[in-house]
Amino acid sequence: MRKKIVAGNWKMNKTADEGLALVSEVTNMINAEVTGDVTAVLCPPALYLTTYKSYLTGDKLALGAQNCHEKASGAYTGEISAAMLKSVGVQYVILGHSERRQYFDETNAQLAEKVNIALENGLTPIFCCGESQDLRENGDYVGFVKNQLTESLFHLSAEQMANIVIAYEPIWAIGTGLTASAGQAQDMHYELRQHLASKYGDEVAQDTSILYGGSCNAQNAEEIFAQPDVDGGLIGGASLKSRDFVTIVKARQ
Ligand code: 3PY
Repeated sequence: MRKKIVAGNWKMNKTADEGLALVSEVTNMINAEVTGDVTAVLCPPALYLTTYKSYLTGDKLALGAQNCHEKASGAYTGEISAAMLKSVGVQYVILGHSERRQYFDETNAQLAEKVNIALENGLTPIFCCGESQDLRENGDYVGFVKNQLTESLFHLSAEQMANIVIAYEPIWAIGTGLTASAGQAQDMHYELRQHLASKYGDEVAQDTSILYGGSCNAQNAEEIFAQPDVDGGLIGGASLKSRDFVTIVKARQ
């Protein structure tokens, strides 16, 4: 059975106090209102992970980071390793978000290394993939996204794949207010699951959680999550408002 997950990617938002208020509100609401089988992963800026960890009570909340370095340790000024994240209680790490691919030139090969180091340190990667608008309109966008999986994940064993979460985030729907329709999300999630099955077999493919991201919000979450191959969401802007985020978590329970 694959896990239902709603992860909040705060990106570079919130001061320490603002973030703490948000964590407290979300924790209280989730513990009071969420009864179903869903994990809510909060991914604040790395600076706050240690402090916020102790505020996440109950069995529905987990802590995630937004990135890690691909090397184990060393002279990489300003960077954060997977082992450091693990040592402060982080459970998940977002890898290969389109903003990191775009602004920090992260490549599929580099992300394969990040996936490896995250797994070695017992973190669950939330591996992001997705196509640009130009590709969606003019190219083989399904092939492009499948290739992101092939190049960054398909070196893993079936046992390792069991610890990967995939997030499909069409770039044209990130920070634009545009959202993939429920049908568009389902079509891509289905293709990705078939692609996983072609490499790892049906069982692994059926057990892999595939989240939808890209302007998923309190209004559209229910319809998107009702699709058979959508196991949850990676939420951007709407994760910055406690009521909106919790409404999305409840749409997945
Ligand atoms: C968005 O929804 O904008 C995201 O980038 C989520 O990661």
